[in-house]
Amino acid sequence: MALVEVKVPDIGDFDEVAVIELLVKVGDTLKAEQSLITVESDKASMEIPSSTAGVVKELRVKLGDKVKQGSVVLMVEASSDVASLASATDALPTAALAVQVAAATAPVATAAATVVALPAAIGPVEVLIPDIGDFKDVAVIEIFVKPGDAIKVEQSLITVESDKAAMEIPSSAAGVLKELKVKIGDKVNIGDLLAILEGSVAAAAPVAAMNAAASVAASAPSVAPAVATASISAPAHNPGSITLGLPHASPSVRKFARELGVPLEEVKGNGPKGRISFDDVQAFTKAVMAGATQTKAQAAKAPAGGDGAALGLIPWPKVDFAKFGPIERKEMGRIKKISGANLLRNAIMIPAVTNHDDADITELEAFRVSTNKENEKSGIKVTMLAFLIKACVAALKKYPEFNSSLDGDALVYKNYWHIGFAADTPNGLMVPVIRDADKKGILQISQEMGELAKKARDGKLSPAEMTGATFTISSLGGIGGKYFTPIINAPEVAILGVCKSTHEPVWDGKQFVPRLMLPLSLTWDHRVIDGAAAARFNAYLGQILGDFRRVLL
Ligand code: CAO
Repeated sequence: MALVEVKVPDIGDFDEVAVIELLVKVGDTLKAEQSLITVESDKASMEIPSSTAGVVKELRVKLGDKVKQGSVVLMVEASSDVASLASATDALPTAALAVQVAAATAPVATAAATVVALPAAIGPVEVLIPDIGDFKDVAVIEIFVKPGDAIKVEQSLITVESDKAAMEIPSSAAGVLKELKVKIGDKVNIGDLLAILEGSVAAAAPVAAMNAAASVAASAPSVAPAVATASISAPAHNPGSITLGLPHASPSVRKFARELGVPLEEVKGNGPKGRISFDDVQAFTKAVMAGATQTKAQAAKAPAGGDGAALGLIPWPKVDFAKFGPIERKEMGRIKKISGANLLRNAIMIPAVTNHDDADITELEAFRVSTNKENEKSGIKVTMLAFLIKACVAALKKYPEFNSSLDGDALVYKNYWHIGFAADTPNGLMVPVIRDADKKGILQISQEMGELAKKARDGKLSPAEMTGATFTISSLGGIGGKYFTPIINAPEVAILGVCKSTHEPVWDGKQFVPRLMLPLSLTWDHRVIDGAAAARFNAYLGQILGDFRRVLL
């Protein structure tokens, strides 16, 4: 086993390029030509492959280092058969060294952008794909210009990409772009017609070329045949070119993103200068899969409230209702839209269970009716809901987890008892809150409820009157029904649904007697509350409503 230095091969016009990615680590077993690091210049990024197979013993570069031809990348313990090859190739890159970049020292041979229609100072000028080294059939992955654009000499027109390198192809001439002869996905080769410019101050004399013609050679590096009379000098860096909507990522990251269908331009790069790494693409993919974020395409497709795509559901049915009869379309009001989005989230995100039970309110209702008779002159109508609020406060005190909220892995127990109640209004469902219900009597609660319900119907509730609830009651008792499954008002963990009380025959141990029974439906968050606790809560509530003196115990 021999220890072999793996060096940066001839990377052509690049003087010093930054190491932007380390693709291997100490201990890795390498195959020959496996990519080791990614380097990047202003216009191109490329992966530097290994000249030998073996085991990585030492990394000689780190992120941010500047390297050039001959810089040692790493030390490899190579197997004897490849070691000799590697040392033989040390001085001159060969097939195994893989990356061969058109050298500035051979300007004619490495002519880049080629002006064929010379020497017209004004008139159509053809811009050809320059010598891009040993690349064949490289894909056009970005187009920076469109017909009508005024093009400067050396302005980047497109980006092409191979497996190992991405590079921008600059214009060899100035003028107005008349026609672009390539589109995204096209495969191009040296000499292909790229664009036609008009009114060009054409490059009669040798002008710009690519500063990055990275070639991944499968055979010994060949000097590309001259295709133009122009010799080349590297264009000045145009910092704007890299930001023309081009996400900052290496070719392998681009390929990875394409394979996953990830729109790279939407990925936030966390590397130096916003560079997008494998980790960034993976994190983006995870976030989309978890529904934490949406791609722009998903967001554009999703109607308000979402179409379930993030959950992997089939699309919402699209029906032309007018085909079956006359229709009228009305936009939903603001409150309905807001409450709808909240209800959807709460219904989907909370593992909710509903327990149904009955409370015997025969005596309580008689008390309520007589109280109202006695208080007729006060103008305050005592409601069943006021008793329910008071009874719920007692149950919440006995079972405090019902008065809590989830905060990550912790439960926040609230030592205040603010009770929300659902109010049906012409604009939609609203939930005013009776604050400190534990400190208030039935009369005060009834009065406040009446005022808040009126404000809700008149659309005059302030945000403060609708926030801070620790538990909610939704009463349909004035309307009808038997039981229902209310949706928890997050971040609360339970809600009580109440329906219309009716007289029912109840067995008293000797006979059936008519009793006024109130149907209760308690929905609870199973992450916080167990079924047994929910049954106990309902049973306790029933006991209190059956005999309110228990509140005092
Ligand atoms: N059983 C039998 N009768 C009941 C009852 C019950 N559980 N609850 C109320 N009633 C009676 C009342 O006694 C009253 O009768 P009288 O007029 O003879 O006195 C009548 O029904 C109307 O009551 P109310 O609805 O006006 O008053 P309330 O205090 O019960 O409710 C309020 C107030 C704001 C909650 C109610 O008006 C309301 O908006 N309810 C709808 C809530 C809702 O939409 N929930 C669903 C949310 S989920 O989509």
